[in-house]
Amino acid sequence: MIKTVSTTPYQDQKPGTSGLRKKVPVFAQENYAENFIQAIFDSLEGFAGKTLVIGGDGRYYNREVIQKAIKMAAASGFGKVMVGQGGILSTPAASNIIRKYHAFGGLILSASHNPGGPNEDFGIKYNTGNGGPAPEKITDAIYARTKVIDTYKIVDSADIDLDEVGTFKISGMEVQVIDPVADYAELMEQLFDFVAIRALLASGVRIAIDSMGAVTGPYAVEIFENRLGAPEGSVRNATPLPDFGGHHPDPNLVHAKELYDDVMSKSGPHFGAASDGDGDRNMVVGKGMFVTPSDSLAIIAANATLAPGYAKGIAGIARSMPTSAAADRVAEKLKIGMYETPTGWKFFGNLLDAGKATVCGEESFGTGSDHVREKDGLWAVLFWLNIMAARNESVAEIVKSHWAEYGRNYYSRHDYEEVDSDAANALVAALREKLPTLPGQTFGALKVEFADDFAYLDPIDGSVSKNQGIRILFEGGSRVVFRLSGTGTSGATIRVYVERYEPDASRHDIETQTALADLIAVADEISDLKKRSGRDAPTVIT
Ligand code: VG1
Ligand code: CO
Repeated sequence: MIKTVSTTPYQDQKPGTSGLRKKVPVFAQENYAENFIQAIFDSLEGFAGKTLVIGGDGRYYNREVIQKAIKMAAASGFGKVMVGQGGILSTPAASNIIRKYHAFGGLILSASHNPGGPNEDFGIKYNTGNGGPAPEKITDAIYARTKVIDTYKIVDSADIDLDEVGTFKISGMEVQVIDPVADYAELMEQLFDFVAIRALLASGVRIAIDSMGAVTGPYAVEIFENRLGAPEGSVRNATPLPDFGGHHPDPNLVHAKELYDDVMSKSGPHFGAASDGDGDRNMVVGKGMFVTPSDSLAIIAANATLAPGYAKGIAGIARSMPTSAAADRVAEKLKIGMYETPTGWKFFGNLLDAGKATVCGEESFGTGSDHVREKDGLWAVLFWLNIMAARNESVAEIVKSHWAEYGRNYYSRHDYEEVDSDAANALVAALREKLPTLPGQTFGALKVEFADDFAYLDPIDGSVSKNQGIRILFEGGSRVVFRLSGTGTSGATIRVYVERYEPDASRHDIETQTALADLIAVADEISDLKKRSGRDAPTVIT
């Protein structure tokens, strides 16, 4: 039986960089999740009888919202829901399922790299039929709808058993509970040389994959241990838990420090990788070498033809604006297109669909390609292992020879988390005001060449996205970028991105923060960051 329930709108349901993210107690308010899901359905057209994919990263509140979403999809006229067993689908796996089974779209329930638990974060994101995050045109419509919504529809029925693979019926709609791993693992086997990687691992190269108590555990066990023959236990923290076992599932040098230290130790594994909550981010480390995400994109692009799925070459590379220009040098050499987009994977969708870009990346530990329409953590890890196997070289050797050939882009991001929102907005406003006066000014040895508030004109659909980050470029290719996070759930997070290009191979071994010290000081001077944020130092440095 379909019930129509009256509701009152919430005014704070504006999707951010990657869907709506809030603390669980906010989501648990009466009708909060229902309002947002109905607003999504109300913003779509033509889905009657079609398929909706639903899955999440297993965090706290995942199952509850999945039950609601299934019943609401049935009430709104979807013909079928495909849902991952246990409510589990990594973000890239969900993207693959949507594409492979020609679904109308999907709901991905995740707050990605943010902690999970009764007082931590939750999120809902809508992906379109191409498997990618909804573009701004749709998220704007969803937001507008949330502000006026007064009813939602839901089927009054018992919960679906999410733990059993099989097909069920709910008020005339089919619900198929699927194995969350199989299709994804199969896709990876098509793209990479599993025989060569298997031989690499059998030759004594030891790997450690840290799933951080989040969604990639079952995927990583199946791929690395079962299919590639890595010894049992190579995947750590492999069971997805509602609170991620207390981990902060953000694969970076701060939150994946244990893995990093282990790989750097004498007796530790040769190669380490970690994933985030929903499996779209990756961190790659080799003995003696941490790979920055920006370098990872450049190196994957430069070596792409070593993987069977990319043997024909890549059409182009896309990176988010704050990501370093390391990939630009590869694109130049390969004579292929290079695209600079705003932060957030949704901006890559059109370029991938149009065949303009094949690989994409963000400095925030995100890399991916046209195989799905999300960034893909395990994909990147497999790409690295494939390159290592094909070149018969270690991570450090691959990175160093890349720098020797292209030069090194020293790069770091400084995050100031949970800063007072007004102070953060004032900082950005003041910077914006200063922009016209900056070109030509010198700060020590640095002379400003160009400064703007980044705007993006999508070359495919002509849409324009403004105010995507303040960038200050100096002569010689150095730059600092400021932007406010669109994924945080309390206060504001100021991100400062710092980059310096060093062509001289004899200067490629400087410690990153030292190599960037002058730029970091200038960033503070120009923005008055310390004073305005009330902080002496960043919360997180990556
Ligand atoms: C952050 C990253 C961005 C990434 C986004 C979603 O956004 O900077 O590069 O696409 O998270 O990643 P922001 O607005 O906080 O800077 V995930 O792994 O949350 O889906
Ligand atoms: Co993520």
